[in-house]
Amino acid sequence: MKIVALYGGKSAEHEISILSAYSMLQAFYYEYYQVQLVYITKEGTWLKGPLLTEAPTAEEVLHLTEETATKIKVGDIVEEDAVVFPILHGPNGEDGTIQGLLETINMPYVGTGVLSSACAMDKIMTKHVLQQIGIPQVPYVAVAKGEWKDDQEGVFDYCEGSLVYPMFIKPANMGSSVGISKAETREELQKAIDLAFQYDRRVIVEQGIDAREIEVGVLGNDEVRTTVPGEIVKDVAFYDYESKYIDNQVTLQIPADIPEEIQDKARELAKKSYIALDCSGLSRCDFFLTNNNELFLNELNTMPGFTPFSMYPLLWKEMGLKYGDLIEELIQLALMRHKEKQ
Ligand code: ADP
Ligand code: MG
Ligand code: MG
Ligand code: K
Repeated sequence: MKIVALYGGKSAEHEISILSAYSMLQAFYYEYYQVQLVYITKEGTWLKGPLLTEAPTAEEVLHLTEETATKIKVGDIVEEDAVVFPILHGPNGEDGTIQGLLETINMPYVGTGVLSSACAMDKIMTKHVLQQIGIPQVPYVAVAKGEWKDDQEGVFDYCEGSLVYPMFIKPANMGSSVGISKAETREELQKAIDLAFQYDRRVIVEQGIDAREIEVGVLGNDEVRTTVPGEIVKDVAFYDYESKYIDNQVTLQIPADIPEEIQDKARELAKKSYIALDCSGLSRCDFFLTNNNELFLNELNTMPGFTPFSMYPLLWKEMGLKYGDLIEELIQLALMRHKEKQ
């Protein structure tokens, strides 16, 4: 059987995708699979690379160019007896677009489907859906580009009427803290909204809270399992792109040092949210935990960071499922879902 490792992509999270892909390539069970590399460049060109029969020894193998690999059309990845592993983060990868394409060409693929990918990628949609089933979330205001262009004063009044400073301003569709800022004043709010609109046509303004960050791993299709929560222990003002991926200024505490009933509560909320968004395969469910032990769901990430040092695989390791077996289970879940749909 063949695995099509699809990585890179047009999103701001291109480099993280390559890191995750390289780690995964070390862990596939090559006695059962051959791995076909398909790299999506930052410009969106699809390049077909070598077929691997063993783990590559250097990351360079992944950096394909039009000189070293064949340019293909998206439909060219259709193959008998193959499963696609989209190792793509952010827009154009984690947002339902690739998933829709793979549905259309009838290829099994790892990870959650079209609707759940699109919903979880969109912070406003996620909030709307989860509000409906009573999942606790921080208060927020959604702003569309047209509203912002027409009436900035109106947007300020609305935000300041519903929320208090500090506020967190985010593009609706993004990840890895790209385009996110914290505002303490109206002036900062204006700058932050302008910045967020560079990434998307909808922006969410959230109530900023002082809280710990707790994450739960979720795995499964119809039978959903959760991990004990882990904590992102920070020593920066907020968990941004630099600290997450570059400076290593965070430590992962697994399991999180929190009361057992809060652990159970987080797992229950994670599972409920996963089901409500129609997730399958996997997701990492992220929470805020306040000083008085109040939990708020922040977001679900349907293709979380996947190096052996990332939270999601480490949470499963804590549950007794090691990195290679986790990947194997994801492949099996993909095949199962595909078969059920036929
Ligand atoms: P991303 O999808 O980019 O990870 P998040 O919504 O998780 O976006 O925001 C990134 C980080 O910003 C969070 O991990 C947290 O540190 C901080 N943050 C986001 N929203 C809030 C908030 N409402 N209050 C306090 N901190 C926040
Ligand atoms: Mg995210
Ligand atoms: Mg996040
Ligand atoms: K998300």
